[in-house]
Amino acid sequence: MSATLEQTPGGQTVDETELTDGFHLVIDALKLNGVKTIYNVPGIPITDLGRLAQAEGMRVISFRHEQNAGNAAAIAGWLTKSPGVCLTVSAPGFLNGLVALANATTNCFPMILISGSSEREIVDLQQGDYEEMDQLAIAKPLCKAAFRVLHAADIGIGVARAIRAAVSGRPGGVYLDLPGKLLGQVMEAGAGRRSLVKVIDPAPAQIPAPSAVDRALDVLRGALRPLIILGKGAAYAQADNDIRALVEKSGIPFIPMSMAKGLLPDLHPQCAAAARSTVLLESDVVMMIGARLNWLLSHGKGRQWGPPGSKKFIHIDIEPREMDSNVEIAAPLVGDIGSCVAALLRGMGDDWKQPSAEWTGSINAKKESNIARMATRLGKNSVPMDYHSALRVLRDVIKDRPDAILVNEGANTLDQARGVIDMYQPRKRLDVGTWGVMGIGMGFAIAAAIETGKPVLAIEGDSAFGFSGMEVETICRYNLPICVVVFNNDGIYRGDGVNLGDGTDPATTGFVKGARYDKMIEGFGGVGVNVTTPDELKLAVDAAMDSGKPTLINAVIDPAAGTESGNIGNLNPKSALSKKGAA
Ligand code: OXT
Ligand code: ADP
Ligand code: MG
Repeated sequence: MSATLEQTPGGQTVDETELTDGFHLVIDALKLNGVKTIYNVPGIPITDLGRLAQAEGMRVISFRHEQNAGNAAAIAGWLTKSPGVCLTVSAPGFLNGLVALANATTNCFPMILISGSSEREIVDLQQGDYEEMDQLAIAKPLCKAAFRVLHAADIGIGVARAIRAAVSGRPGGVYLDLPGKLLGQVMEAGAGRRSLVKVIDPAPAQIPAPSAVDRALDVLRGALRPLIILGKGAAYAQADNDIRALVEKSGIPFIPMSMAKGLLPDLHPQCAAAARSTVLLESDVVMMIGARLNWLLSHGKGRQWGPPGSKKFIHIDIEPREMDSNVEIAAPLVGDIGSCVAALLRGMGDDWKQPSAEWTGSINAKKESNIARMATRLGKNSVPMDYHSALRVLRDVIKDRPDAILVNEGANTLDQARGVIDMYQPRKRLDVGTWGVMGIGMGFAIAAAIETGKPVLAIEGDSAFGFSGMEVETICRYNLPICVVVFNNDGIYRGDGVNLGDGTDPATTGFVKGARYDKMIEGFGGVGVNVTTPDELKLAVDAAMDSGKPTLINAVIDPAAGTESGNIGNLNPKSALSKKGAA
């Protein structure tokens, strides 16, 4: 081929015979759109994609299992408002990543799962290719959008579509299928460069209708006992100052959903988290900001919410179909949270009447009594440790280091930590989210450390930890400032379950008694510590958080301290005919 010279808009002269290929175009397309990190598990056909991305200056974090890489990408997306990217091999690697993709979609986290795939001609005729699977068809129902690219010249468009789909409107998971053959396709470098697309304004503001803003303000003005519920959508929106201004100007008590803790500090005088039941039951107007009326809020009805018709809801969400999903919404406010909150603030004017002292006073009374009750439990220095004596220590660790990121999963370990550990800053608490899924722990911790550079404290039930525990090797390999505390109560919920059969096998919910998770990390060069008292726990966690060294603390918890399913035992069906003796 004879060389032709081309002038770029920047004035460079380009040799048109210079070639590029699918690998480089994928990397160039991601880099052009600001993607700096790929969460990856290498293998056929994407091994070179990871290698070349690293060579091109991207950070490529290689995991031990795709589910953890996927969870890392998902939470990276939530933390940064840009899609996190996970890269996997075909069929089994793709399937391993799919739980994270579906979980991201359920939680409205923007992520892109990019999987290599086998040859279309063979897969479609089901002729038994290496790792044969119609990945696109399988991914489709589990994510927000799914695309496949067949020609190198379409890679730019494919990546652009994936990015826009992940972050615009309601964020979610997107699948991008890249057949192995595509990666090897060669094309002219100049044409390749021109085929790339920089996504302009990937998540455009969605301005609420002025009439909807007025309607919401009218409902709010008519309230006697108003309540604001802040959800993880509000934390995601990164409209922190305006949300705080709205809450404070309105004077309305608020409760944060789990991952919205810290959006306003938990110790803020208007925070009613410690009077949760009271405010849900007794409020007459509830304004939801980036939270859904799903199971976590008993669908907005039933005993917890009082008699039908006793409440009006204002619902702020970017997704119109979320309105009336469970109960009638008196004032739907559809738009992005930043724009909606700013519009409400403008519309409130200077003569806003704050809620009555009667309402706020009754909440404060309930708060005080719950806080006093909690203080008694926290005051016990129990050995063996129960949840509260261990969590008191960790509450103080976060109080001393409010910019640290807390990752939390388990059942009792989750529910008790959520109540005990106050959060002070937005987007510092990462947990099991909408599905209550176990296995997010190490992936979330790794991405939190990589994306923010802050120290991470991961508080893990011993069962929860097991779902992603092998990634302690990844933590050590990348020398990340992560301190994992395993609440080791010898099992799922409790460690004293019994076998209801002949007793030969262990109980279904029990693990090896006295296991030493701290030994695991020592095998990879990290710091392992076994602690049995609150004082030992404090010393070990402080040392880890101060040094930034990868650390795993095995915190021995009384096997009888937990309750089945933690705070959500009511959701756990029980056989009326079962034998006695289960924990
Ligand atoms: O107002 P009232 O009086 O009611 O009091 C409330 C608050 O006002 C008050 N409160 C406070 N008082 C004082 N001070 C402060 N600061 C304060 N804050 C609050 O306390 C009460 C309670 O408040 P809370 O918690 O806010 O309110 P409540 O009513 O509990 O809230 C309801 C919910 C639903 C919002 C809340 O409970 C919640 O968010 N729950 C999430 C629960 C969840 O998601 N759980 C995880 C799933 S459990 C189960 O599925 C598990 N599995 C199965 C499995 C899963 N999940 N995934 C996969 C892939 N496979 C299998 C497994 C295997 S958990 C699990 C492992 C468990 O074992 P581990 O060893 O890991 O853990 P351990 O249990 O520790 O052994
Ligand atoms: P939580 O579990 O904290 O209650 P959910 O995940 O149930 O939170 O709800 C989050 C909601 O926030 C979703 O309905 C989602 O559409 C919405 N959301 C996410 N980002 C934005 C945004 N930027 N603007 C408006 N709504 C958003
Ligand atoms: Mg446990």
